[in-house]
Amino acid sequence: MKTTALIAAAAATTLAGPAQAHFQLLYTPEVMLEQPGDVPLALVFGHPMENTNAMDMGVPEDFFVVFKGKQTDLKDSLEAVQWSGASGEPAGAYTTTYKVRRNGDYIFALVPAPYMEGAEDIYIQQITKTILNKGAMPTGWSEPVGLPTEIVPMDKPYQVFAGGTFTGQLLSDGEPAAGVECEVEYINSDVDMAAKAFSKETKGPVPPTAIATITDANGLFTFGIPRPGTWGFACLGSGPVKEHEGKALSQDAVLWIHATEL
Ligand SMILES: [Cu+2]
Repeated sequence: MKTTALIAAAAATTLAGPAQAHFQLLYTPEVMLEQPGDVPLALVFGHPMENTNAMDMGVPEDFFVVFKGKQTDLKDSLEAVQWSGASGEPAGAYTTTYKVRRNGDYIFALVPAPYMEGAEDIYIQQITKTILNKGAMPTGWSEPVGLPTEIVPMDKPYQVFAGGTFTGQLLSDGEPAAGVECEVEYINSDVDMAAKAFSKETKGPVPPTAIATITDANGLFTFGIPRPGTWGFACLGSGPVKEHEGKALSQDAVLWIHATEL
């Protein structure tokens, strides 16, 4: 009895707060563009795999794109919107449109404001990247962009195949970060950019507990992608800043990739 109670207590501690993982989205519907055009982007803090409520984002600290090594600030282009999750009240989020003209890789990066997670009494700041390509010409998708912490893709992130694997390298202050737990999710709903909403309908299965993988001595992790879709990796607490306004800060690195059937 005592052992059982202890295990139950340990499980309760581990699952303190919602079992569902927060994920900062930096979403665009098309990641392999053939033609020049306006690319819509949605910055939403939510629970993509469980497909539940969205959470209020503060004003982002930074938002930029890197194209062929040149960084362009996009913060002023952000529009504050209300975004509807599958449940709960609409939450504060941001959208923008970016004009893509030239061929190559576009690395979008978001440093959101720290988010107060009341259930755990900590701040969470998920520094997030999404990479898209135009014209099938790769130009730097595997280059870090100098974020405090980031996941650098070791496989072309906009062309991953279901049934294959994806490898990323986690960096903290530019150095490989070993032994860090990374959670894995996919976007389990339709994303309606016009209505600024996730669909009420949940599309695929939700595993019983969080999918997690741990970085090796070189900061590398590999995950087998079981199904097509938009997959996200969130490496937890890998950033150099550990405190915000007198409370613990989990500065996480998030990367989104796109997997299709071959
Ligand atoms: Cu949450």
